Amino acid sequence: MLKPFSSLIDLSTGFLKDYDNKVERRLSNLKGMFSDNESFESMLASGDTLVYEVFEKKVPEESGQLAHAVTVIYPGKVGIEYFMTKGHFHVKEPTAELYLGIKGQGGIITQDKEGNSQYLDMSVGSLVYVSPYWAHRTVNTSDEPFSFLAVYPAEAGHDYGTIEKMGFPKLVVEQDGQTSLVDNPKFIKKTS
Ligand code: PAN
Ligand code: ZN
Repeated sequence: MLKPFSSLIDLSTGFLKDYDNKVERRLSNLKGMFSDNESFESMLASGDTLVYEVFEKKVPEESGQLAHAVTVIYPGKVGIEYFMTKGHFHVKEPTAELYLGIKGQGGIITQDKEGNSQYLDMSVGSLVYVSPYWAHRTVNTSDEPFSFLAVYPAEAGHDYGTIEKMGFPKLVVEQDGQTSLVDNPKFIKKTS
């Protein structure tokens, strides 16, 4: 049986100090996810930039356990679209998730299976409740790393394939120095 344990988020840097596992996502891992392919390819040609990292604590993937991880999204854009996570639905769809902004500025774009979408700004202390059934992707809208804590049922699982196929209904972009949401021309709405 898992004993109670603690870990430490350094609030001055936004990093989880004593993580068990780190996932690195580079540009090449996000191929096809940004809207502007030309900018993506030319950026990738000059280096496989680190886009985000996920620092995880290990807990058994079973009912009753709470998985938790700190994500750090680095500042940057592909074309006008901010650096972002891949985004996913949970495999066990009726599972919610709680996000807490730790450092920096960003936002979360969500969608349900009907293609409804909602964007929420995030800054230090923002507490976001991602309702069951809603896919979620976070973006860094600032010029410093954006860090947040995520807590979710350990058995939730991550379905990346659906998002790889359909995308999100909206893109989070910088236009005239402002963060804006624009329609994603490549979004594929689920028909069944
Ligand atoms: C988060 C995400 C994390 C990375 O912990 O997994 O921010 O995003 P992707 O998983 O979309 O690459 C979470 O939502 N867990 O369920
Ligand atoms: Zn999730």
